[in-house]
Amino acid sequence: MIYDLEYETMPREGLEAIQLRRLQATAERVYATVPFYRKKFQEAGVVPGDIRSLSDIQKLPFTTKQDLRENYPYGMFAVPMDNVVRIHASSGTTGQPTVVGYTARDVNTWATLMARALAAGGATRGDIIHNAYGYGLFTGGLGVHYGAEKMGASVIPVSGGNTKRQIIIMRDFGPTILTATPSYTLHLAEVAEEMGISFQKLSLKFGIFGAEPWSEEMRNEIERKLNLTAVDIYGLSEVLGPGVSIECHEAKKGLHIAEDHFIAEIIDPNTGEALPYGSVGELVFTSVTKEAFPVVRYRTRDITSINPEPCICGRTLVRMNKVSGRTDDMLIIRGVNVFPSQIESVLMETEGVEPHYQLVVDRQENLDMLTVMVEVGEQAFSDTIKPLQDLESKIARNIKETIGVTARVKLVEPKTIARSQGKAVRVIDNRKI
Ligand code: DLL
Repeated sequence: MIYDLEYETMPREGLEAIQLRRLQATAERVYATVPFYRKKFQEAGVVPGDIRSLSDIQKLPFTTKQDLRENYPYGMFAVPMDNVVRIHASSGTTGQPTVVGYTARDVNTWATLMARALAAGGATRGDIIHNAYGYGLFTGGLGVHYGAEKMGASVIPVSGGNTKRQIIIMRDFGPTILTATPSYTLHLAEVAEEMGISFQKLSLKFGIFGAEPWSEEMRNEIERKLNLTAVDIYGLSEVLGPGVSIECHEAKKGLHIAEDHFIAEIIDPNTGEALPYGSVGELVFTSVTKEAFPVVRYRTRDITSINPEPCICGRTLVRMNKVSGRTDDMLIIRGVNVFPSQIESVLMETEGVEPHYQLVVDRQENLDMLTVMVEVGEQAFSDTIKPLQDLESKIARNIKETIGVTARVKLVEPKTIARSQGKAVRVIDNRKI
């Protein structure tokens, strides 16, 4: 179902006219209300009136995570605090959290975009949504919650954690949609199995998973284990929260960007140069309707490409491909660029390996050493050593062949790698210390 037929299927020409008008208004407003932007614009020698076409967006300066940090906590807000009704923050594994704000209108826009997203992911008014994204400063829980209510579905606000209780709720309350991070979803599957509850017998039809990178192979694994159709949802606090883009369940091939609210660009992360459709690079967003916390050319650090091809679902909104990683997650192992998702793909294609892994990077005598820790099933550990050694060498060989990096593979016993309640920690890089 398409929730917002007018905007989601608008002919490109009309959509681009709306984008330009909204972009011009946003440039005017941030220039007038946020000292940071005024200064940045002046340094770049640009004034809002210079935006005459959509490509003029390239004249505007970028905004980075560092800029947000320097204006912590409220320096980037474009409205007085008495117009702000909600505050969220992204945890940020390093340094200060990023604080974002919403006016009442922003909260409403977000709810509408999330209703759109949930509908694209297969939800309808009649559905019961088990929402296992964390409620709190993280945008996942409340983002889904407001969208579900807006569309008229029933939402179970279960949040993350207390996994056994979640399984009982899933068995008894009959949810038809699951929303959670992919890594927590796998944990749910595992705990259900321990409790002797089969997902094959539950009523789930769709899962709307995101907030962290996950590979196609991980999707297959989740769909098989949970007996549902899994779609990818993307977003980030700085731009909105979840709902910036969503896969349609019809195609499951790329995430439609809510372009009437966000203008997306792909840039070369090294030079900042804008790249054409199809090129892989860093995703950059400009919000064009947000009031409290507008962002101009915000560098997400997420790596993807944009596909403008029409989609079978009828939406005219361009699609971004699955995010393959972040510029700051990319590991450089002896000069080779490696994204955790590439390793994940290799692991998931290997029989006998469980979808729980962690990458550890050390530096020994000036050489980078990548260790891939991955769990194997109960069965494998009761066997003799030889098959385990063979499996380790097989994985190491596949990693070498497909990614070109030498890794030490360490098979570990079931349930030894820490389970996430939200976003999984995939990389431990000891080199930074
Ligand atoms: O993770 C918002 C969200 C909540 C999205 C629930 C989807 C579902 P932050 O905590 O600010 O916001 O983290 C944003 O998470 O820049 C990406 O690096 C990563 N991320 C989010 N969704 C995806 C996804 C929420 N589908 C950061 N695939 C982003 C890959 C994702 N990475």
